[in-house]
Amino acid sequence: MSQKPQRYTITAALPYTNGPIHIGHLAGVYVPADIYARYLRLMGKDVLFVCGSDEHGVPITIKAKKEGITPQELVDKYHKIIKASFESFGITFDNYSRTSAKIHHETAANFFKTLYDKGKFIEQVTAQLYDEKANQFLADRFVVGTCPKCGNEDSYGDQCERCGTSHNATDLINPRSAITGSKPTLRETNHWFLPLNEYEDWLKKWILKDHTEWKPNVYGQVKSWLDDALKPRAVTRDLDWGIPVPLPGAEGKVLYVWFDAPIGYISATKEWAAQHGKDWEPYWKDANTQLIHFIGKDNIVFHCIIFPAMLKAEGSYILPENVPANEFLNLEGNKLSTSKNWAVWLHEYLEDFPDKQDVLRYVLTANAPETKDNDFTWKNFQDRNNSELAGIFGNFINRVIVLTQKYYDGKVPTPIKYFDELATIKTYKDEIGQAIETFRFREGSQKLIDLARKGNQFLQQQEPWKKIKTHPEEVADIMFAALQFAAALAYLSEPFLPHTSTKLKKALGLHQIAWDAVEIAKDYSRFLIDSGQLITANHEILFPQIEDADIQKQIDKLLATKKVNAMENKTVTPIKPNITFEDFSKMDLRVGTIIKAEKMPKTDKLLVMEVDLGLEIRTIVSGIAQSFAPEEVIGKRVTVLANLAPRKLRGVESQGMILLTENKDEKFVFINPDEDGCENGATIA
Ligand code: B3M
Ligand code: ZN
Repeated sequence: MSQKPQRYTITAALPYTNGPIHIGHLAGVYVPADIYARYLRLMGKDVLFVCGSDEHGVPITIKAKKEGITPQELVDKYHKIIKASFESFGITFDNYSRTSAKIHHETAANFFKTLYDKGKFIEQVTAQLYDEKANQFLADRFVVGTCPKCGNEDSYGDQCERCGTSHNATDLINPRSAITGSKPTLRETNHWFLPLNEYEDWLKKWILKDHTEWKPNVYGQVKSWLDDALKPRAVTRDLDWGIPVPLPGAEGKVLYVWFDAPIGYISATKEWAAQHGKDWEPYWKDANTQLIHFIGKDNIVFHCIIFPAMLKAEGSYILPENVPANEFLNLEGNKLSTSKNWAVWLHEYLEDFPDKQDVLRYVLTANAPETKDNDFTWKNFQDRNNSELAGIFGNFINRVIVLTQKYYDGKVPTPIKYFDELATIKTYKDEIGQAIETFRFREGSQKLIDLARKGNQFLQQQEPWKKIKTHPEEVADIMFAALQFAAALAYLSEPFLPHTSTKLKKALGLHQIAWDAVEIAKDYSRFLIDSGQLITANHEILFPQIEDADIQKQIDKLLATKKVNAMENKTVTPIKPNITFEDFSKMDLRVGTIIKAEKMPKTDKLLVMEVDLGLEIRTIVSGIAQSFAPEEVIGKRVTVLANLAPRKLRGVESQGMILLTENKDEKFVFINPDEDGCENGATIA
């Protein structure tokens, strides 16, 4: 009897449909998930890979309001863009669904109803934040305030983006409405809570004891959550966008987006099963199915604690076998940010680099933030393309194809003897597979390049171009072996570089085989590409060089974004119109030292100072009292505009002006000579 293949349900976090997706999403979630799914399919496993658009939640309503359209119009727009990006990058979802789909509304509402009927919720009347001006409750991202854990003043109501803590909106210190900016009041309202505290012991055993193999970044975050005593979590909200709470008398209430979104994985499975005449249940309820969630680090608590508690409460579902969450990818040293437009958007990348999907897949994998945050830079993108993809992988393939054309008219030669090196193909296949199975995708990608490097070294050592005249029979052996390496690369690159793999298989005339068949039999009874096989005559260069100008264009784009952001944040003001040298030389700027300072009576802002300008002592009044106490400024070196016409401030004549700027906390700082050797009165020009 043949054994049934191992079944895998692979999920990738459902992207919020409030904007397009960027490289951070691809690097953290979708590329690794796709590598994993493709590999397991090649291993002959029964794989279901699902995802979909997360279309509920407050960010969607906020964005829709901003764009002046309805939430449904907004999610329709971005669902299309996101789906197209995934397709273009070769992310092989078996189903990319959406949470506004009818099947999802039904599935999520039923899930809620089942837990409700089983008595798994606590119903409670609590005081929630309310915006009197907007006439609505302020859930989640409708409210911002100070994070009780890290002090971030711009934390959202549900989660702090700085420290990652997720909390209740009422936990925020100094909350303010994101709609009207006003200070919210408290109003009573009833909600349903999942008492996470009741799952604490079970979670501790299930994860901390039984899943010590989870990635350290995931395990560590879960542990700190569990060390911190779990509290009941509201699973409903007072909002009008979402899935209505399926209970009588619950009008105006919807399911919390984080309650319905993970159920989206189940709905996507059901939708797929219905479309393909399959049974969805084994993918979620059979103990032999491995459920794997690919997510970013800000989603860990939801996938490792809350969703498992929901599944456990329901009772008939399997639990995730692993949650290989990644850390964050930064862009040129700064955190990726949708609102600050600090990102490389996939649809824009595709416009600028058409047909280079694999290059980005590769660079993001090679730099994947697997264990810590990592940085994407355009320079590194160029380097990796030019040196690794073009210089090693592409170069090897090109040499093999060109030499086979030249010596054998494109026909794979027949060898007399086989090289021992052929055995290494199996080693690479096993090691790359092992890396993928254990979620070490960076390592897998580097081993793939290593295999190409190995092929290059082999040609370099054998020098067929020197032997073709003197020992042609040896060249047949060499080229036969090199062609086996090329075929191995065509097959083993599939999870990482699917577009390249397809091109290469076509060029070499290869048909699809299973991952485990990518090896040369010890008895040389079977090869990856056979003698006599015709390979392509005019193949295209797999990885053209990326020029400096292309990279500069991207860097300029980011610099322009930086400029726009800086202007919006008023950290810089535009440069004023030019002046002449004569204009400049009218100003008499001098170095001085503050020798006396006191507060101007009855004001908050003004300091009255005496400044030693070498030739004379000036009284200067300046509005810096909120940045400095008088005693702090005594002895400070400063720059003074000495010939500014005197003017009276609160009855005191100010005889000049001290030059100042502001630091990022809006505190004044003095402009002063950076050497102590300057005498008071020294002129500045
Ligand atoms: N949409 C959050 C995010 O995009 C959320 C993931 C849902 S997975 C069920 O970060
Ligand atoms: Zn925080």
